[in-house]
Amino acid sequence: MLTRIDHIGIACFDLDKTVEFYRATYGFEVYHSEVNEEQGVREAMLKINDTGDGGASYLQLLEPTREDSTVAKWLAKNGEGVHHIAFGTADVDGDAADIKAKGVRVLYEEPRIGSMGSRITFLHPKDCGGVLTELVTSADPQAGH
Ligand code: V0V
Ligand code: CO
Repeated sequence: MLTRIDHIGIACFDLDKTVEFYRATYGFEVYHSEVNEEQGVREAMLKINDTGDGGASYLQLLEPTREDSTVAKWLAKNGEGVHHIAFGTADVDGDAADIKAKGVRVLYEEPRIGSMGSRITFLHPKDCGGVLTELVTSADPQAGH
């Protein structure tokens, strides 16, 4: 069961500059940052609020680390902006299987590693009304993600 907005992914050319925009404009601080080599991104998670299921909702700011990454490709075509949305679930495997059975393409055979040790998968944007959609199960729900 999908129980929250886990994050909204925003693609940018310059992560430090974008982090500073969100800090100066809204007062949001970086909760966590990391590089995910497999996904080809450097990212900052800005925690917006805790949620009723023990998790939290974030903005995920994404800067590409290599030219052939999905985010670099998307930025070249679209410029900066909202790249994907992510729903939180306690069971990414089960929810991905249920959604796949409804005819939506799930991009990974098995969930991969996402931010803060979470397990993630993606649904094809062409099957989701043009919205790249991610499903996330936190590594540790008590840690708030
Ligand atoms: C591509 N398309 C999108 C899109 N990316 N539509 C909406 N939102 C997006 N973000 C459209 C694109 O305009 C094309 O439509 C069509 O899909 C095919 O796109 P493409 O440019 O030819 O690119 P592909 O097919 O090589 O790759 C698209 C997919 C790829 C979605 C398959 O981006 C992917 O595997 N994404 C999942 C991984 C990812 O995005 N990782 C970065 C975030 P037209 O022009 O043909 O109509 S990592 C993350 O979130 C982490 C680590 C985390 O949360 O923890
Ligand atoms: Co994401």
